[in-house]
Amino acid sequence: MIHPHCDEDSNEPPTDIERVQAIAFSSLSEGTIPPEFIRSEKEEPAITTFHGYVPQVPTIDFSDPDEANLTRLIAVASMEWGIFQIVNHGIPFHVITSLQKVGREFFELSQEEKELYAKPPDSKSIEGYGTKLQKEVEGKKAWVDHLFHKVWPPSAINYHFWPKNPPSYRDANEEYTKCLRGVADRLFSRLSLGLGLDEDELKKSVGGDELTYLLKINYYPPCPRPDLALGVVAHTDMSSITMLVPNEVQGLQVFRDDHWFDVKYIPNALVIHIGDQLEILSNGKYRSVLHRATVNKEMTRMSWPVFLEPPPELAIGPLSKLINEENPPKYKEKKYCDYVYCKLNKIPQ
Ligand SMILES: O=C(O)CCC(=O)C(=O)O
Ligand SMILES: [Fe+2]
Repeated sequence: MIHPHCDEDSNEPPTDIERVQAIAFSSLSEGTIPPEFIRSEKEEPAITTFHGYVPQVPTIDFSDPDEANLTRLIAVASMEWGIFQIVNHGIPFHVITSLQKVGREFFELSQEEKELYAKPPDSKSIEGYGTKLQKEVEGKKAWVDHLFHKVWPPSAINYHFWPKNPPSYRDANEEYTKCLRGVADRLFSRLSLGLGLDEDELKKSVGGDELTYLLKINYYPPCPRPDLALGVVAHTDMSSITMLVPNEVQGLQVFRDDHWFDVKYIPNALVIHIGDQLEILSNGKYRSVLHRATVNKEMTRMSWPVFLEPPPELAIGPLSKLINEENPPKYKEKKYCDYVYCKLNKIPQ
């Protein structure tokens, strides 16, 4: 049976709307941005970014032969920060640079060619090229265009949304996905052990082999007023975990102790976000991290998050092993598709 809420809502504008890349092009010569991109004072990056001593998001060496130590570091980072960077993860440098190269080349194609991959306005899926994901508060817009497509498992892939140009796009994405899956499996086993569960328990709880890898490419064109606009507004990811590589342009920020902090760019590192589903499964032990992205005046920023999502019909709630009288469940059990529907439409969970 098809569940009424299992279709992701299509808030995407029709394809004749202007993409941010085109708006950026005219804004750069004028030195101003359209008012719908100007954030309220509560959000303006120039006012709300913390300057001074900046505590750093933990960096974790994934090649640490002491597995117990690795588990501990990952668990502590997930509890205290909900975000960490991993280095020495084993994904070859050329695999990451190829992913980035083909993604950049796609966004450098003509507008007409990019629109071939536009998310259809009536589409039930999130996949495709677009500019807007969820309902925006007060009609404000984010300074970003994006492309979404699933990369795993094979049964979930719709190659219609994979660019044919550049021709190496598919190979580069497949190679990266293969490497990423190995890192994700290791990460899930560490995260599972870190909660005192069996090694395979957490991955099973998010769908096991049906766990879906959804790639998003964020393209943030240069913005004449990076002090006023945001690339991605403050949010937590809906996923179980998100594994992200950025380009070299600074922009990711996390919210902690009432302040917004820059996440330092580390070449070749993977940024791991704990998403809402892991916060729920762990009954709040692991924290889903509030984050946002700023933009740059001269340079194009890009990022490649992969959201590891449970299958739509899978119900997710606090794991029974983690709840007892002292730790009553803090979250409702809910099908993932219903969770997504509520989140995108700003309906309380
Ligand atoms: O670009 C970034 O670093 C963050 C992007 C992000 O948070 C997202 O797309 O969910
Ligand atoms: Fe995010």
